[in-house]
Amino acid sequence: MFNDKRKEPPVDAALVLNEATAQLGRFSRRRFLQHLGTLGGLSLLTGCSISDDASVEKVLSRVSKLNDTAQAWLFDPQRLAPTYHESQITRPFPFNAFYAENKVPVVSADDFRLEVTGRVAKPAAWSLPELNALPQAEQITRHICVEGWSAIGRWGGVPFATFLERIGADTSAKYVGFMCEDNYFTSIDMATALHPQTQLALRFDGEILPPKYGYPLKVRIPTKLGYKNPKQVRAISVTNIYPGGYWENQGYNWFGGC
Ligand SMILES: Nc1nc2c(c(=O)[nH]1)N[C@H]1C(S)=C(S)[C@@H](COP(=O)(O)O)O[C@H]1N2
Ligand SMILES: [Mo]
Repeated sequence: MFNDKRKEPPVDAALVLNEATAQLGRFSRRRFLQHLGTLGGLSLLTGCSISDDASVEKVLSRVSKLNDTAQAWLFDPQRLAPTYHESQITRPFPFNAFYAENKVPVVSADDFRLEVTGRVAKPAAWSLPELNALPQAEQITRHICVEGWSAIGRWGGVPFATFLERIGADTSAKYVGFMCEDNYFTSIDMATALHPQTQLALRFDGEILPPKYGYPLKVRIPTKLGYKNPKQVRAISVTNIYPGGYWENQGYNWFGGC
Protein backbone atom coordinates (compact mmCIF):
# COMPACT_ATOMS: atom_id res chain seq x y z
CA MET A 1 0.00 0.00 0.00
CA PHE A 2 2.97 2.32 0.59
CA ASN A 3 3.89 1.80 -3.05
CA ASP A 4 0.50 2.79 -4.33
CA LYS A 5 1.35 6.26 -5.65
CA ARG A 6 -2.12 6.72 -7.03
CA LYS A 7 -3.50 7.10 -3.53
CA GLU A 8 -1.10 9.93 -2.61
CA PRO A 9 -2.32 13.49 -3.12
CA PRO A 10 -0.38 15.50 -5.71
CA VAL A 11 2.52 17.34 -4.02
CA ASP A 12 1.40 20.72 -5.38
CA ALA A 13 -2.05 20.34 -3.85
CA ALA A 14 -0.50 19.66 -0.46
CA LEU A 15 1.66 22.78 -0.76
CA VAL A 16 -1.31 24.88 -1.77
CA LEU A 17 -3.38 23.64 1.13
CA ASN A 18 -0.49 24.35 3.48
CA GLU A 19 -0.07 27.87 2.21
CA ALA A 20 -3.78 28.54 2.30
CA THR A 21 -4.23 27.31 5.84
CA ALA A 22 -1.10 29.15 7.01
CA GLN A 23 -3.11 32.31 6.42
CA LEU A 24 -5.61 31.26 9.04
CA GLY A 25 -5.37 31.49 12.79
CA ARG A 26 -4.64 28.39 14.84
CA PHE A 27 -8.23 27.76 15.84
CA SER A 28 -9.91 28.56 12.57
CA ARG A 29 -7.26 26.46 10.80
CA ARG A 30 -8.26 23.44 12.84
CA ARG A 31 -11.95 24.08 12.25
CA PHE A 32 -11.33 24.79 8.58
CA LEU A 33 -9.51 21.50 8.11
CA GLN A 34 -12.12 19.61 10.08
CA HIS A 35 -14.81 20.95 7.79
CA LEU A 36 -12.88 20.77 4.58
CA GLY A 37 -11.76 17.21 5.18
CA THR A 38 -9.39 15.74 2.66
CA LEU A 39 -7.41 17.14 -0.24
CA GLY A 40 -9.99 15.41 -2.36
CA GLY A 41 -12.48 17.72 -0.72
CA LEU A 42 -10.31 20.68 -1.63
CA SER A 43 -10.23 19.91 -5.34
CA LEU A 44 -13.93 19.12 -5.19
CA LEU A 45 -14.68 22.52 -3.68
CA THR A 46 -12.36 24.48 -5.93
CA GLY A 47 -13.35 22.47 -8.97
CA CYS A 48 -9.97 22.50 -10.66
CA SER A 49 -6.84 20.43 -10.72
CA ILE A 50 -3.56 21.90 -9.56
CA SER A 51 -0.75 21.53 -12.07
CA ASP A 52 0.93 24.86 -12.85
CA ASP A 53 1.63 28.17 -11.11
CA ALA A 54 -1.32 29.95 -12.66
CA SER A 55 -3.78 27.41 -11.35
CA VAL A 56 -2.01 27.37 -7.98
CA GLU A 57 -2.77 31.07 -7.70
CA LYS A 58 -6.31 30.56 -8.83
CA VAL A 59 -6.79 27.85 -6.22
CA LEU A 60 -5.21 30.02 -3.53
CA SER A 61 -7.50 32.91 -4.25
CA ARG A 62 -10.48 30.57 -4.42
CA VAL A 63 -9.43 28.93 -1.17
CA SER A 64 -9.02 32.35 0.41
CA LYS A 65 -12.53 33.34 -0.66
CA LEU A 66 -13.79 29.97 0.46
CA ASN A 67 -12.04 30.56 3.78
CA ASP A 68 -13.88 33.86 4.15
CA THR A 69 -17.20 32.19 3.47
CA ALA A 70 -16.42 29.19 5.66
CA GLN A 71 -15.10 31.34 8.49
CA ALA A 72 -18.06 33.69 8.33
CA TRP A 73 -20.30 30.67 8.45
CA LEU A 74 -18.38 29.09 11.34
CA PHE A 75 -18.22 32.36 13.29
CA ASP A 76 -20.41 32.22 16.36
CA PRO A 77 -21.44 35.82 17.15
CA GLN A 78 -21.83 34.94 20.83
CA ARG A 79 -18.70 32.82 21.38
CA LEU A 80 -16.25 34.80 23.50
CA ALA A 81 -12.50 34.90 23.00
CA PRO A 82 -10.67 33.62 26.13
CA THR A 83 -9.97 36.23 28.79
CA TYR A 84 -7.02 36.24 31.19
CA HIS A 85 -5.92 37.34 34.63
CA GLU A 86 -3.95 40.55 35.18
CA SER A 87 -0.90 38.50 36.18
CA GLN A 88 -0.83 36.98 32.67
CA ILE A 89 -0.44 40.31 30.84
CA THR A 90 2.62 40.34 28.53
CA ARG A 91 5.12 43.03 29.56
CA PRO A 92 6.50 44.71 27.60
CA PHE A 93 3.73 44.31 25.06
CA PRO A 94 5.16 43.96 21.51
CA PHE A 95 4.87 46.78 18.97
CA ASN A 96 4.11 45.96 15.34
CA ALA A 97 3.27 47.97 12.22
CA PHE A 98 4.34 48.05 8.57
CA TYR A 99 7.10 50.50 9.65
CA ALA A 100 9.43 51.02 12.61
CA GLU A 101 8.33 52.30 16.01
CA ASN A 102 10.06 55.72 15.60
CA LYS A 103 7.83 56.40 12.55
CA VAL A 104 4.52 56.21 14.45
CA PRO A 105 2.45 59.29 13.47
CA VAL A 106 1.84 61.91 16.15
CA VAL A 107 -1.84 62.72 16.65
CA SER A 108 -2.92 65.89 18.47
CA ALA A 109 -5.69 65.36 20.99
CA ASP A 110 -7.30 68.76 20.36
CA ASP A 111 -7.49 68.40 16.58
CA PHE A 112 -8.52 64.77 16.59
CA ARG A 113 -11.94 63.92 15.16
CA LEU A 114 -13.17 60.42 14.39
CA GLU A 115 -15.04 60.66 11.07
CA VAL A 116 -18.12 58.47 10.82
CA THR A 117 -19.62 57.99 7.36
CA GLY A 118 -21.68 55.64 5.23
CA ARG A 119 -24.85 53.83 6.20
CA VAL A 120 -25.42 55.68 9.50
CA ALA A 121 -28.29 57.87 10.66
CA LYS A 122 -25.85 60.33 12.27
CA PRO A 123 -22.70 60.92 10.22
CA ALA A 124 -20.48 62.95 12.53
CA ALA A 125 -16.98 63.82 13.64
CA TRP A 126 -16.38 62.66 17.21
CA SER A 127 -13.95 64.42 19.54
CA LEU A 128 -12.00 62.51 22.19
CA PRO A 129 -14.00 63.94 25.14
CA GLU A 130 -17.20 62.83 23.39
CA LEU A 131 -15.84 59.31 22.92
CA ASN A 132 -14.57 59.17 26.50
CA ALA A 133 -18.03 60.13 27.74
CA LEU A 134 -19.58 56.98 26.24
CA PRO A 135 -19.98 53.78 28.35
CA GLN A 136 -16.64 51.97 28.78
CA ALA A 137 -15.62 48.34 29.32
CA GLU A 138 -12.34 46.48 29.90
CA GLN A 139 -10.90 43.26 28.51
CA ILE A 140 -7.76 41.20 29.08
CA THR A 141 -7.38 39.18 25.89
CA ARG A 142 -4.76 37.67 23.62
CA HIS A 143 -3.59 39.42 20.45
CA ILE A 144 -2.40 36.92 17.83
CA CYS A 145 -0.18 38.09 14.95
CA VAL A 146 0.22 35.95 11.82
CA GLU A 147 3.94 36.66 11.95
CA GLY A 148 4.09 34.07 14.70
CA TRP A 149 3.77 35.81 18.04
CA SER A 150 0.98 36.46 20.48
CA ALA A 151 0.65 38.61 23.59
CA ILE A 152 -1.91 39.23 26.32
CA GLY A 153 -2.96 42.82 26.89
CA ARG A 154 -5.54 44.91 28.71
CA TRP A 155 -7.65 47.31 26.68
CA GLY A 156 -10.42 49.66 27.79
CA GLY A 157 -12.94 51.56 25.72
CA VAL A 158 -16.40 51.75 24.22
CA PRO A 159 -18.09 48.47 23.26
CA PHE A 160 -18.31 48.77 19.48
CA ALA A 161 -21.96 47.65 19.46
CA THR A 162 -22.75 50.63 21.72
CA PHE A 163 -20.94 52.95 19.33
CA LEU A 164 -22.80 51.51 16.32
CA GLU A 165 -26.04 52.14 18.16
CA ARG A 166 -25.08 55.76 18.95
CA ILE A 167 -24.24 56.53 15.33
CA GLY A 168 -27.45 54.90 14.17
CA ALA A 169 -25.60 52.34 12.05
CA ASP A 170 -27.51 50.22 9.56
CA THR A 171 -26.58 46.88 11.15
CA SER A 172 -27.90 45.06 8.10
CA ALA A 173 -24.96 46.50 6.13
CA LYS A 174 -22.22 44.02 5.30
CA TYR A 175 -19.01 45.78 6.35
CA VAL A 176 -17.42 48.24 8.69
CA GLY A 177 -14.28 49.81 7.23
CA PHE A 178 -11.48 51.53 9.15
CA MET A 179 -8.97 54.11 7.89
CA CYS A 180 -5.93 54.95 10.01
CA GLU A 181 -3.62 57.92 10.47
CA ASP A 182 -0.76 56.00 8.78
CA ASN A 183 -3.09 55.11 5.87
CA TYR A 184 -3.31 51.53 7.08
CA PHE A 185 -6.81 50.23 6.53
CA THR A 186 -8.89 47.16 7.20
CA SER A 187 -12.51 46.09 7.37
CA ILE A 188 -14.70 43.61 9.20
CA ASP A 189 -18.02 41.84 8.78
CA MET A 190 -21.04 43.23 10.65
CA ALA A 191 -21.37 40.12 12.89
CA THR A 192 -17.84 40.76 14.22
CA ALA A 193 -18.53 44.49 14.57
CA LEU A 194 -21.49 43.63 16.82
CA HIS A 195 -19.59 40.98 18.83
CA PRO A 196 -19.66 41.78 22.58
CA GLN A 197 -15.83 41.93 22.83
CA THR A 198 -15.25 44.19 19.83
CA GLN A 199 -14.17 47.51 21.29
CA LEU A 200 -13.28 51.08 20.37
CA ALA A 201 -10.21 51.04 22.62
CA LEU A 202 -9.03 54.31 24.16
CA ARG A 203 -6.97 52.86 26.99
CA PHE A 204 -4.19 50.31 27.35
CA ASP A 205 -3.22 48.71 30.67
CA GLY A 206 -5.16 51.34 32.63
CA GLU A 207 -3.53 54.32 30.86
CA ILE A 208 -4.39 56.48 27.85
CA LEU A 209 -3.47 54.40 24.78
CA PRO A 210 0.21 55.16 23.97
CA PRO A 211 0.99 56.25 20.34
CA LYS A 212 2.71 52.98 19.46
CA TYR A 213 -0.35 50.96 20.46
CA GLY A 214 -2.72 53.23 18.55
CA TYR A 215 -3.33 56.63 20.16
CA PRO A 216 -5.87 58.05 20.24
CA LEU A 217 -7.90 54.95 19.46
CA LYS A 218 -7.68 51.48 18.02
CA VAL A 219 -10.34 48.91 17.33
CA ARG A 220 -9.66 45.89 19.49
CA ILE A 221 -11.15 42.66 18.13
CA PRO A 222 -10.02 39.59 20.10
CA THR A 223 -11.85 37.24 17.69
CA LYS A 224 -9.65 38.46 14.84
CA LEU A 225 -5.95 38.22 13.99
CA GLY A 226 -3.65 41.18 14.71
CA TYR A 227 -3.79 42.73 11.24
CA LYS A 228 -7.55 43.20 11.65
CA ASN A 229 -7.04 45.32 14.81
CA PRO A 230 -6.50 48.80 13.33
CA LYS A 231 -4.52 51.36 15.37
CA GLN A 232 -4.76 55.16 15.15
CA VAL A 233 -8.18 54.92 13.52
CA ARG A 234 -9.39 58.26 12.13
CA ALA A 235 -12.39 57.19 10.04
CA ILE A 236 -15.07 54.55 10.29
CA SER A 237 -17.48 53.69 7.51
CA VAL A 238 -20.52 51.43 7.50
CA THR A 239 -20.92 50.09 3.98
CA ASN A 240 -22.08 47.40 1.58
CA ILE A 241 -19.09 48.03 -0.68
CA TYR A 242 -16.17 45.67 0.10
CA PRO A 243 -13.44 47.88 1.63
CA GLY A 244 -10.58 45.31 1.67
CA GLY A 245 -7.50 46.05 3.74
CA TYR A 246 -3.76 46.80 3.64
CA TRP A 247 -2.62 43.20 4.17
CA GLU A 248 -5.84 41.63 2.91
CA ASN A 249 -5.28 43.22 -0.51
CA GLN A 250 -1.84 41.56 -0.55
CA GLY A 251 -3.27 38.10 0.00
CA TYR A 252 -4.00 37.78 3.71
CA ASN A 253 -7.32 36.12 4.35
CA TRP A 254 -10.02 38.79 4.68
CA PHE A 255 -12.08 37.17 7.45
CA GLY A 256 -8.90 36.68 9.51
CA GLY A 257 -10.61 34.96 12.43
CA CYS A 258 -8.79 33.36 15.33
N1 LIG B 1 -2.61 51.70 11.82
C1 LIG B 1 -2.07 50.47 11.86
N2 LIG B 1 -2.71 49.51 12.54
C2 LIG B 1 -2.18 48.25 12.61
C3 LIG B 1 -0.97 47.92 11.93
C4 LIG B 1 -0.32 48.96 11.21
O1 LIG B 1 0.74 48.78 10.57
N3 LIG B 1 -0.90 50.22 11.20
N4 LIG B 1 -0.47 46.64 12.01
C5 LIG B 1 -1.37 45.56 12.47
C6 LIG B 1 -0.66 44.35 12.90
S1 LIG B 1 -0.11 43.28 11.69
C7 LIG B 1 -0.51 44.03 14.24
S2 LIG B 1 0.17 42.56 14.74
C8 LIG B 1 -0.97 44.95 15.29
C9 LIG B 1 0.14 45.24 16.30
O2 LIG B 1 -0.38 45.97 17.38
P1 LIG B 1 0.51 46.36 18.63
O3 LIG B 1 1.58 47.33 18.14
O4 LIG B 1 -0.42 46.98 19.60
O5 LIG B 1 1.13 45.09 19.13
O6 LIG B 1 -1.45 46.16 14.76
C10 LIG B 1 -2.25 46.03 13.61
N5 LIG B 1 -2.85 47.32 13.32
MO1 LIG C 1 0.30 41.29 12.81
